[in-house]
Amino acid sequence: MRIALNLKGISYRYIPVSSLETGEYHRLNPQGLLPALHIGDHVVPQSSAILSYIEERYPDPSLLPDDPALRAQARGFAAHIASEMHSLTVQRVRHFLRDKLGDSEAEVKQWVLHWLGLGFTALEETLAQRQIQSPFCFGDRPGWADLHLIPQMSNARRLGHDLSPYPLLLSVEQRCVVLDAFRSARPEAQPDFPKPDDLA
Ligand SMILES: N[C@@H](CCC(=O)N[C@@H](CS)C(=O)NCC(=O)O)C(=O)O
Repeated sequence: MRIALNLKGISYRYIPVSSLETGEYHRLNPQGLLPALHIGDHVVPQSSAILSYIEERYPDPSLLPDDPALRAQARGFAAHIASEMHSLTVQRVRHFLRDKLGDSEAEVKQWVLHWLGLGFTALEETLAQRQIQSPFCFGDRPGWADLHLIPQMSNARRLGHDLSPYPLLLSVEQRCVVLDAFRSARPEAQPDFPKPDDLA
């Protein structure tokens, strides 16, 4: 969501959940997950819904290719990341496997690497099969697919997944991470990201 807002040049206020009173975030967003977008009297949960809102409300510059087929492909690429990779490897799933099902750390890692491996392999093949090769996933500038891909690659690295088998994904990442829209959206760049002293 932050990358999308940055790419479109829309200013926003980042409110850390930790700055709210206990229970306040759940009252605003009963799903309880991050992020949520607060617009006037409305709170919108789920990144996919938030991104659709941002794209519809602020169509220029578009995050999607002009061509309807490419547009659908970009959405499909992003949906694969959100549904088939992120949701299966997110912290609450890993903790459930470990704390409720009694899986060892090694088994949890096996689960994570399995789903990430399947996902990234499919994404790499998708980029290889593009009829027109482009510097970003589906065009000459970063958009819908890229803003899903880059955070998922960071997560995967943190979870111990080797990304070297995916040269096309890595080349897109190299082009994105130097851009301010991506740099300033990183969790590490947010005011509530734990400082080294907090982790000690
Ligand atoms: N499908 C949701 C996933 C949201 C999600 O899992 N967010 C994580 C942070 S990246 C979260 O809220 N984790 C807290 C938790 O699992 O309780 C979306 O795309 O917005």
